[in-house]
Amino acid sequence: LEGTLFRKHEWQSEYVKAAVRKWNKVYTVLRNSQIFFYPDSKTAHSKPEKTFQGEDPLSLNDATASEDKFYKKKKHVFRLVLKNKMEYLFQAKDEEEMNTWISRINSL
Ligand code: I3P
Repeated sequence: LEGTLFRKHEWQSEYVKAAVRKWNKVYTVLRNSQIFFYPDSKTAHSKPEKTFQGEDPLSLNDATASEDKFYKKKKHVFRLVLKNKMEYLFQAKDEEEMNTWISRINSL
């Protein structure tokens, strides 16, 4: 699964809020139980080492995704909680795309 999402880092760890909190447009790719971020689709396919801001992929082992009913500023937002308690919000373009991401992440 891959596609464009908007992403906001919310929690760095259980008690530490993320320092950089703005929304970023990221081309997102699920690969081998990891989630990779790229600046755009072309980079993801032609230069897969050039991740968004040089970021390492995130492990989705023991991660959970769910619709975020409390975040009211944007629609179709889901929350990803990683094993290490990092949390990210993602905005999909519609309900269907959001549900596709949620179910794929939770089925890993
Ligand atoms: C953040 C940015 C985010 C905002 C966040 C701000 O500031 O405006 O859009 O989240 O608020 O800290 P900056 O651009 O200076 O990094 P929301 O869009 O969810 O409000 P927050 O700190 O309350 O999460």
